[in-house]
Amino acid sequence: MTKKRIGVLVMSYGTPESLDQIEAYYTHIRRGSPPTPEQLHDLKSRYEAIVGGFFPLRENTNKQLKSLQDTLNREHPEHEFICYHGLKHAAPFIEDGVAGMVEDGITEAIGVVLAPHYSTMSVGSYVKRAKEKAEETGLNMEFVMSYHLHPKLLEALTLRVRKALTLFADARPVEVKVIFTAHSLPEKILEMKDPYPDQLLATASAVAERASITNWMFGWQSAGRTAAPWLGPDILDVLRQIHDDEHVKHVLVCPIGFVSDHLEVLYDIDIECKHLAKQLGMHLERTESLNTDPLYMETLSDVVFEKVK
Ligand code: FEC
Repeated sequence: MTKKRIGVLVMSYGTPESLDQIEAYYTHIRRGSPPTPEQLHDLKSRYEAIVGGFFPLRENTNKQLKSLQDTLNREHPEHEFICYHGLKHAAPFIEDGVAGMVEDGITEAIGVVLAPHYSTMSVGSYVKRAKEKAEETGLNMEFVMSYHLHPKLLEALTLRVRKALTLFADARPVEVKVIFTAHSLPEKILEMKDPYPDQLLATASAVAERASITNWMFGWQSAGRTAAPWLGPDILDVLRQIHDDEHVKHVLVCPIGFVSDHLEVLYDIDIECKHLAKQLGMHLERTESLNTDPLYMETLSDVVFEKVK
């Protein structure tokens, strides 16, 4: 009997492939408006600080896609799952992924974003683009909207927090302030009753409870450099505040809003936050990113298969 073929559009932020592609990438993020020379220089220097000749997000997303495809086909051999890339700000774009499935004769597909929490400005915008292309091409598509409380995702994050706490040999676990973080968004999402902040807090509390942590808080990171207000408090202000007011010496940052090693983790936390922590005399560590953790791959496989059923 021939197996039913199901396309899976694996959507992710996307990254340039080389330093000379940064301008086009940044222009796409800015909806077609090119960055000023200062903005471009600033972004280029952040990439230069982390990339060392390659852009980690691209390789990580490739590995996540392959690993998800393997997991789906291993766990559900009655179907044939074929995964396609759908990047938000780089090729192959979301629309290319949908078109590719149609060209390959796929008639049923599921879309999933490599970001567990829903916001109209994140997951919602990926889904909108995929839906439009699917409708244009006649592809039948369902979407996973969020998976922020999936037990396997929580387990993977909890294991990472426990492991990272062992890096503080000179502190008792209760003396380590755990700061869960995610990408900030413009404050206007609050008026739109966007579920993003609540979903993030729900993940943070669930992981804290599982890891038996009481000394924790939530902070935003990587806010855009625009005049409109962004959700706060920003992680850098949080570090200064807990240093000045609470005399905290040990900090563990757990970026629950991200699933890969990329610019926002490798620069904003590993370089910028660590630099400030050093100036303040604090010991700061970060939990390892999920990347292709089997528990994360199983989370994705479960939520995709749920839509097939
Ligand atoms: O490693 C890499 O090459 C890419 C890392 C990267 C990830 C990422 C994830 C999210 N973003 C989210 C929201 C916004 C909003 C804006 C915005 C701007 C940037 C810029 C860069 C960038 N983002 Fe990003 N984001 C990554 C990188 N992001 C570079 C432009 C320069 C800068 O501000 O630093 C403002 C523009 C706009 O309105 O679109 C908003 C959210 C996520 C997490 C969910 C997801 O992955 O989609 C939310 C990774």
